[in-house]
Amino acid sequence: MSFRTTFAAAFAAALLSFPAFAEGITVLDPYARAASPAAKSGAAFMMIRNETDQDDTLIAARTDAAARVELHTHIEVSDGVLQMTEIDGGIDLPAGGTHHMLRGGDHVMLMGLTAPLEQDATIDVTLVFEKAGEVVVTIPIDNERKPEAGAHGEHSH
Ligand SMILES: [Cu+2]
Repeated sequence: MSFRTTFAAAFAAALLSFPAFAEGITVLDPYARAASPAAKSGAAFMMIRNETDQDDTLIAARTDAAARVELHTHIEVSDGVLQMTEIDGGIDLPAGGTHHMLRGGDHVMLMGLTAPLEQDATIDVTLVFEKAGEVVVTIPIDNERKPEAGAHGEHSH
């Protein structure tokens, strides 16, 4: 099996591991990680696919795993310096579109973790969409996951 084939198979398996569906909304390859082993905060990343024929918006998220959950993105505050900021008005999901929440970009911010994010454990996160309503996603903890190619590299989480 070539590297390319192996990678494609692993990627497909990852995509199939934890699918969540609701009225045409599909969440693919979610994972969460702590900012550091002793951190009180962490973040969750995933791909959200809107397979409906109408635009939707991810307006909020919540979980028992954290005291507070916010939808964050990174903005460049000065040359190459990124800072996290809450996304005003939620994350737009155009009809037929896929939104990637990647390290260095958009993420579900978990503030005030109620328990440490242990490698390979899972947390349930409820995503709240304007039109599709609530989708509960079971998200595996993967503190060892490397940033995706194309992301801005390593950040605080
Ligand atoms: Cu954040």
